[in-house]
Amino acid sequence: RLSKTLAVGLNTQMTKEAAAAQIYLSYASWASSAGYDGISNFLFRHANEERSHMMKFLEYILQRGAKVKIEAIPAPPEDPTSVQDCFNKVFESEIDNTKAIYKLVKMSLEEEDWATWNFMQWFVKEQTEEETMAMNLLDKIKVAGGLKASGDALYELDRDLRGTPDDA
Ligand code: OFO
Repeated sequence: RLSKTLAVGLNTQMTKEAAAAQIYLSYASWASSAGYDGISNFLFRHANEERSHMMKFLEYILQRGAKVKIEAIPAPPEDPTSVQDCFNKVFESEIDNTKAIYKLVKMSLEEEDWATWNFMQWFVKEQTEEETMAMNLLDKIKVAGGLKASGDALYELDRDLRGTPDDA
């Protein structure tokens, strides 16, 4: 059975994954309104990923005999001001999530809850991939010329992100 501390920690992380999904939904909607349909698709796909992370936590908590508490999801931050700003914000939010994941790994280690430690390893790996994904997005925008990116370069980047199911 999960300890009370770990149950609370995992529940908080479950809500954090839901918040991450909302952030991606919000940025995806912004990108769509700004005319970047490819970027928008990419971000919508990623919102679904975050929702599936949320479900993983939910199912694990139940499976270990603890209670799930569905809580309010914090609102996403303001809309990005540019594609570069959008990708920066995505990167920051993934870094922040990695820190939260590592904290849970540490907690499970301290409690010698090896089942939770093992469960968390999937997320450790996933976060590495997600940070790489965010860094790749930042590299792409840099190559396109950052804030000074031309319409053509942004168009190409947008087209690039339209159909890369493996990236999201
Ligand atoms: Fe983007 O990460 Fe969930 O865990």
